[in-house]
Amino acid sequence: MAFEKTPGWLDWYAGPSRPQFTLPAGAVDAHCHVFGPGEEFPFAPERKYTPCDASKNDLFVLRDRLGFSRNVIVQATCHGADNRAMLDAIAYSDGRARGVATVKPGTPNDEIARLHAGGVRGVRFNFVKRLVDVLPRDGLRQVAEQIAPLGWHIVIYFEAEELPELRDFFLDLPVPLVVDHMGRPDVSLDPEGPQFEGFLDLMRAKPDVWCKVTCPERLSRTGPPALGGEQAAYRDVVPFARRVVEEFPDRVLWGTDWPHPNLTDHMPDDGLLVDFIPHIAPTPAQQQALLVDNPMRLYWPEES
Ligand code: 0GY
Repeated sequence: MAFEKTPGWLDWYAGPSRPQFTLPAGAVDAHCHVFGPGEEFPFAPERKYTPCDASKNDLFVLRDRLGFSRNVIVQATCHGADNRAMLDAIAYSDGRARGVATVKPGTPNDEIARLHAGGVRGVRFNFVKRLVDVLPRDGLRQVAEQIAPLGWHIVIYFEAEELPELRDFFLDLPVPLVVDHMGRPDVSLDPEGPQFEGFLDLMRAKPDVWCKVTCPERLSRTGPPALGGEQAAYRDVVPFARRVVEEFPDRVLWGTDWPHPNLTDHMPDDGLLVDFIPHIAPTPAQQQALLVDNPMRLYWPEES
């Protein structure tokens, strides 16, 4: 089936630079997606956007170019709860990818077991209204209870303003939590102000709340560096990410977010995104934890 992209859609950047920062051996890109290809894996009827294709092959070429060893592929909302494109990518990765699925309430246990055998280790609960029709909490709770015996976790995606209302629901879930993109702080605010403190308090409340210190390109107001400019890329995001890495070095993850859905002002150079890492995790010990040890513990515990 041929799909027409959402008007104004920005395609992923096909010529990323080679990063200057050398990733530690065994680094994991712990947040990325595949889109279709739509001809093979049609986008879901209930989707809120229609992307360009971003295939498993394109993803693995990027992995190798940037110097990553492994990927965690997060089910993108444009595929709804049809996890086939993600599972196909994992199957093709030769053990070098794991996945986070979308699972609807009422999914039978044998389907969950099939996802586990296919490399899935978590589900994503999405509360971002421009991306999904948010599901009722009793259904989500049911999914959480169903996946708990498998040792899976829940990736939660929400807007910072929504956290106060969601906090109790999150803290009551019976599995580890992984927060996408630092809970999407407004980085024009004070990194030591109440909004970001509220997020850090969520992490302080339970020892198994993790955080992806990802998506500077999505959160930044200062943006990428101007050509020939002196300023660091996405510098306004740095103090936020550094606070998380410094306080919770063993509970942070990093990923490219390739192919960067729904960006409207620019498409990042993934090589530059990798070069952002030492700004938020300056020491080799922090980098080893962020890029290798932490994601391995969560996604490949049998090898870590
Ligand atoms: C991200 C962010 C976004 C989209 C999705 O699954 C998705 O559609 O996650 C977004 O638009 O903020 O993590 O890729």
